[in-house]
This record gives sequence, C-alpha cells and structure tokens, in this order.
Amino acid sequence: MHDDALLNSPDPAELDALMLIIKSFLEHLEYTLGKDKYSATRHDIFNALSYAVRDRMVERWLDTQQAYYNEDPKRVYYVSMEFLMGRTLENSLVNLGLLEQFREAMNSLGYDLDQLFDQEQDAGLGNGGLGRLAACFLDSMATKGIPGYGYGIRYEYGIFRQNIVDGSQVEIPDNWLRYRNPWELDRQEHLHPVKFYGRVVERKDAGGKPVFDWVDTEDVMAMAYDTPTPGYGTNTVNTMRLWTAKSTREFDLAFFNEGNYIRAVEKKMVTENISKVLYPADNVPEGKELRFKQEYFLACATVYDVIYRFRKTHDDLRLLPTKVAIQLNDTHPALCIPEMMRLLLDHYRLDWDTAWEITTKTFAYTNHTILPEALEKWPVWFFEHILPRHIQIIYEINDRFLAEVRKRFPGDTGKLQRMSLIEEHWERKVRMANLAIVGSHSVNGVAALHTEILKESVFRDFYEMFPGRFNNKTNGITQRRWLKCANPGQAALITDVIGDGWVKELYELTRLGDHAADPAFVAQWRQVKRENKERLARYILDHNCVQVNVDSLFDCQVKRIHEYKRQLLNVLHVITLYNRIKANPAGDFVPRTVIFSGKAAPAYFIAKLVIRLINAVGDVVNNDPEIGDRLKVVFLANYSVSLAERIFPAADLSEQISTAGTEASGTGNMKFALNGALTIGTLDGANIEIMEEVGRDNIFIFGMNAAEVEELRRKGYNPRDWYGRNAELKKVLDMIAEGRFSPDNHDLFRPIVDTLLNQGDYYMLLADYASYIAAQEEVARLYLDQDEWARKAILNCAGMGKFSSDRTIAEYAREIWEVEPMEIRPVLEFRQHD
Ligand code: IMP
Ligand code: B1N
Repeated sequence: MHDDALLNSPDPAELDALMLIIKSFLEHLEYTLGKDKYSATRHDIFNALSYAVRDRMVERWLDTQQAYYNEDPKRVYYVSMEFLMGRTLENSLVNLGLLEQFREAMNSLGYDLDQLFDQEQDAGLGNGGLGRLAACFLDSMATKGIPGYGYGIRYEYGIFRQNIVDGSQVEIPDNWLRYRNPWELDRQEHLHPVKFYGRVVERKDAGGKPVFDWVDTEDVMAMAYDTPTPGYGTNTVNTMRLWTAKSTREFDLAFFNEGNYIRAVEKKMVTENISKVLYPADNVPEGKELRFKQEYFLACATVYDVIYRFRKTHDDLRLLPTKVAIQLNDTHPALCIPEMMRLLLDHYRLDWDTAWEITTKTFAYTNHTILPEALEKWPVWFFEHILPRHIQIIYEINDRFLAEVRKRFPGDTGKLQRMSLIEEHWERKVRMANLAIVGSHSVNGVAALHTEILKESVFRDFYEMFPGRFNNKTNGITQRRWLKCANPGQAALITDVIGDGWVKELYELTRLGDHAADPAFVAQWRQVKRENKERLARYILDHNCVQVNVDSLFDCQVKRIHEYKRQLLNVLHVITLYNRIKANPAGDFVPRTVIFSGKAAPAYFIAKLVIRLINAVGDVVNNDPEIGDRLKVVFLANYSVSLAERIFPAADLSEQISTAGTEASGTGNMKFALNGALTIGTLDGANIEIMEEVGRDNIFIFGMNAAEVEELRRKGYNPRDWYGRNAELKKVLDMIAEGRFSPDNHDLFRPIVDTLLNQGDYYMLLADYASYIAAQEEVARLYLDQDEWARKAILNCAGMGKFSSDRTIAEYAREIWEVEPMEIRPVLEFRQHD
C-alpha cells in the first residue's frame, strides 16, 4: 500500500472519509468477490470499487424511493426498448460528487482510477441516438429531481461488437454480463406473468355484461433488475428497471412431467429467449415475431408494475393520470396502450369510456423518425396468433376512432383509409404510429423541423384532427457525461473562467463568449484540443496502425451507417481531395485526417459495402507516398458510447450531412459542438437549431433545404444530369465503379455506384455534391487561421446551452407530464458511510 498521500492529508474528516472508502473497497474485494491481493484481477479491482460506489448510491436511492412512497408525487415512466448507458463508474462518481475522494483513495492503494474506468464494459442496450437519448434523459430526470423511472429490457446480448476484417464489418456477440454487472440488483420478488398465444372466450358476468377471458396462454415471467441512476449534485437517485424473461414454474412442471427432460430444458430456453438479444437495426423496423414478443413483454410487465405501484396507495384508478405519466420512446413500446386498456377493462372491469380516458390521459408518444420504411407495422395475424385479446381491443379503438373521423370529415374516405389503425393491403397490418397517436394526449417530434414535417406531411391528417396534441421537444444531451467526464481538459478550462455552474445549468456557457477574443484563453483552448487529438492519435495508431498528423484537421463522421446519413457523400469528398493532391502533388493542401466510425445493421447490404469502401479508400490513400500526411482516412472499429467519449473531444470538424428532411434530430451534432468542433452540415434536424444558437457565421451550411429536396423530388430528379455536368464528380464515381479501390474485384463497389446512377440516388448525394465540396473548401480556408478557428469553436461551445437534456426534460416535465421536481432530503438513520 502507498498511503503517504493519506498520511499527509491535513483534514481529519477527509482522512476518515478516505479510510471508509478504502475499507469498503477492501471488504468488497474480500467478502463480495472472495479475492485477496494475490488473486485479484484488474477486473476484480474494478468490481470491488464499483460495489463501494454503489453502496453510497444505494443509501440515497432508498431515501429517494421512500420519499416517493411517502409524498406520493406524480411519477414519470420513460418506456424504451433501448437504454444505451455506456459505462457507469465515472459518471456515478461525478454525479455523487465523490470523484476526487475515490481517486485519492485508490491512489493511496496504488491504483490509477482512469485505468480502472477502462476496465468497464459498456452497457450497450441500444443501437444509437434513440437509446442514448433515453440514457441522457435518466441522467437529467435525476438531476432535475423529477420522480422518474426508466423501463426496458435486460438483454443478455447488447449491440454487437464490430470487428473489421479485411475491411469488412464482422459482428461479434456482446456478452456484456459475463464479468458480472455490479450496478444492478436483481428483484426476485418482482416477478410478473406475461401471457402469449391462447384464445379469447366471451361470457357474461352476473350482471349480464360481457367478459373476455384470455385462456390457454403460454406464460413467461418477467423478472426485474434495478439499476440506480443518480442525479448530479442532488440526493435524487432514480430507478432504471429492466425486465428479464424467466420460464414459469407451471411451465417447468408441465414440461418436465412429460418425462422428456432434454426437450423440457429446450422449451425452457426458447421461453427465456425473449430477453436474449437486442435487435441491431436502427431506423428500420425488424418484422420478426421475436421482436414483437419482446415489445409486448416490455409493455405487459411495465404496465402491470405501474398499476401495482399506483394501487399501493390509491384505490381509484380514475386518478391514475394525476399520478402517472408514461412516455413512449417511439412506437416500440406502444403495446402499452392496448395492454393498459385490457387491464382496465378485463381485470378492473371499468367501462370503455372510463378506461379510454384514463389511458389517453396517461400516455404520451415521441416520434423519432419520418423515414416511411421505419414506421412500425405489425401483421394482424401476429396479433391474432400471439395477442388475440389485444387485436379485439385495437379493432374497438379503431371503430370508435373512425366513427369520430367520419363525423368530423364526412365523406372523406381517403382520410379514413389513411388514418385507420389497420392498413388494408394483401397483408393487413396494425399501424403502430396511428395507435400511439390515437391513444396518447401528446405527440412530439424531437427537433423543430422534424415536428413541422410530422404536422405537415407524415401525420397531417392527425394534426388536422388533434392540433393541440402535437408539440416539439428538441433533443438534448447530458453535459455531465459529454463534457465533464469525456473532456476533462476543456471542462476544467471552462470552469477556470466561468465557474462550474454550467454543469447544472448549461446556459452558463453563454459567458464563454466574452473569452473568445482573449488570446490567452484561445491559446489554452487550442492546447486542450491538441492534447485530445494526441490522445486519439495514439488510439488510432494502436488500433489501426495508421500514424496521423496531429496538426491535420480531424474531420469526423461517427454515427450509424445509413444511406440517409450519407457517409458516402463524405467518401466522395475524400476521393476528390485525393485526386486534387494527385493532380498537383506540389500544391498547398490543408492536411486532413478523415475519421469514420459506426455500425451497420447486419442485414443492410449497402451500408456494409460503404464500410468496405471507406476502408478500401483508406488503403489506397494512406499508403500513397505522394499523399504523405496531407490526407489520411481511418475507420475506427466498434463505435460505442465509450469510443464516442474519446472521439468527440478530439474533433475539429463535425460531419452532419444527412439529406435535409431525413434526420429527425441528431444528438452527435450537439456532442461535437459542445466539445468545440465546428459543424459542416445540411439544414436538417437539430442542425438548424444549432445554427440559430451559434450564428450563421460559425457553422458551414451547404446543400438543399428540406423544401428544396421535396421540390426537386416532385419535379423529377435525375442524378445523371449532375454526373454529366461535374467533371470531378464524374471522375470520382468512375473510379469507384471501375475498381480503382478494389483491384482484386473490379465490380465490388458497383452496387454503390448503381444506387446513385441507376437507382435514382434517393438521398440526392449528387445534387448536393458541388455545394458540399465548396463548403469543405471554406472549412480548409478557415483552418489555415488557427486562432480564428478556435474563436469560432469557443463560440460554438458557448452556444450549446439549449442542447442540455436538462432543458429538454424540463420541457417534457412542464408541458407534457405536468410533474414537479421534488427535493430529496437525506434520512440519516442506518447510515454507514457518512
Ligand atoms: P417501489 O416504488 O414499489 O419500488 O417501492 C419503493 C419504496 O417505497 C420502497 O423502497 C419503500 O421505501 C417504499 N415503500 C413501498 N411500499 C411500502 C410500504 O408498504 N410501506 C412503507 N414504505 C413502502
Ligand atoms: O433517434 C434519435 C434522433 O436524434 C435521430 O435523428 C433518429 O434517427 C433516432 C427503430 C430507431 N429514430 N428512429 C430510431 C431506433 C431503433 C429502431 O429499432 C428506430 N432511432 C432514431 C433520438 O431522437
């Protein structure tokens, strides 16, 4: 042990606190994990430390939950198929205000806290923005003192790990629970049955009213695991409750009694498969039966739990909406709506109108996408087969709803067809968005433009019918994780000049604006960015064996690989730069390192081919001696929350180049700007609001806006016109098509060029190409003036106040949930650690 630091500590109270931390850590190492200093692995050290931290969190957690029980405030349930939490240790220490104490305690034992942070596996129970938004919201709800819960599924396998083999994505299962998850507590007593299959039997009750019994079902149990989610600088610690599937005892008995032991065990495994794996598709729905069962599994267990908790202190279910708000994170948990109706009707025997009023007043729905292919629709036969009672309820909702539509818009059969919850094609389907809109009192988009598009086009009929239901809640991110933890250098520099108020109130950053013209501050800012770039450069060397120039412009596009996000447009620019250097090898070029990272859905052929193309272009460019360090292209494997935390702080340029009108909001755009990157982007999603906040002069906007995209599509877009008219563009596409980047297989990248030239270039890369290239030239020009670049970067950071998820959550709380923040006072009994 190296406890000199301890012995030197002047303050006896401080010393006591450190001793308690050390004691707690050592006790967990010995008693919880059964290890001594000879047998402990680094992972054991990480786990023992995490348990010591969790203990301190649990005290405030119990206080918080007890206070909720005693004071009975209105609670919010954020229901989501995804929670992309990433790592927990550092964020918890920061939120609890214990980072420095723990650093010192671990130091005195000879451990470097930052190295221990790197031991932690990401909790990757999400695909991308939608899942990470849910995680940021939990942080902000606790920080704001909102009585909130996250409800989701405890997938045994999170988002796959991505390896790059010969330039291609290879998916590796993410067995994240293998080394235990120290943050969760299993709640064996919270075990709810979830029914599937079977049939509905109608009978009459004593009063002659019809009763619907759902019988002969196959039941699965949902068991709860709770993870405490602490707020920053408050005593509030909320709960994330994730469900895992367990077979029932009746199930076990029935099957094991058949005498075929192996078959019984097999059946048991199939049942428990429900929570086995996260579906890895982002912005495309997965029409699989297992996914449908997952969605109902979450809905059923959650609604049961919500009502159970409400009924601990209330009898009258009509009061539910005064005590409960349920926010649906897209339509994935929308089966909560018919499930709530089923319980109220069949179990609590309320009449339809009462049940419907309770339901619609309780639910609110957030839409996250306007890509038509991403709107969920489940075949009616899935319902008939798996949820026979729910389809009856959905038909009834639909009949009553369509009757209302008929009354409001007589004779408009087109409208009836468009608004029906049922799509009548050769395969009848339930439109989950229509169900969610009809069953909620609030429908929100996630950025101003996105909400306008919902109102004017995607859900236009619904907006006409229920104008008051639609509202916007522009996304945000938590500055605790995305600045304070991820970028300690920049965070400390900011705190030096404006204090640390920004950690709780991000609008404080406005005051940075006064320092943007201070040469000393600018110099420090540049120094911090440089150190972050050096750190990322080391990572790139270690993982990609590419030496990058730290003085080059770090040009980053990190996000899921999707055609609408247009990574391919970025590649076209890279090849253009390559050609320009080759054509003029002695010319002056602003050196760039173009960094890509992101996963493709395993079945998304073109997205995977784009990954191959990026790597193939990298092979050519990076190994061309004539190019030198003026251009490098790297693809960082396995984009994840923890890799994102390394990339954002090191970025100079943030690529937000989706076709206008396709990216609902984006949140990576906010993370980059907060970390002092300038944005090159289209007028899409939250980019527009970022521009409004940082000023038109401090962002590189290019390309068509959403109206122009629509207009061009209406007029008829022919990508070949653009190809023919722009020699540089033509050359780039010809190179890809002719196999310049695939010498061993000339046709390898043909399909990519085909999507552009022969399949209509749906996302209009060719139409935006020239404008993009021009904007990139402006970027390069500005980068020549490093001080001016830094000044604009500072102004970007200063303008990020609006994009805290604290602001977003405050708006949800006030305008949708009608919940009040509640202060948690510590209860001092039974305390071990204070
Ligand atoms: P939960 O919301 O059902 O998970 O309960 C959370 C907390 O509410 C518990 O940890 C207790 O502090 C409190 N609580 C729940 N039920 C009771 C009760 O019957 N009496 C007193 N406190 C309760
Ligand atoms: O949600 C984010 C937004 O910032 C992004 O713009 C948006 O693309 C993203 C089906 C989705 N929309 N839809 C999904 C994810 C998984 C899935 O199975 C759809 N993700 C988004 C947060 O608002």
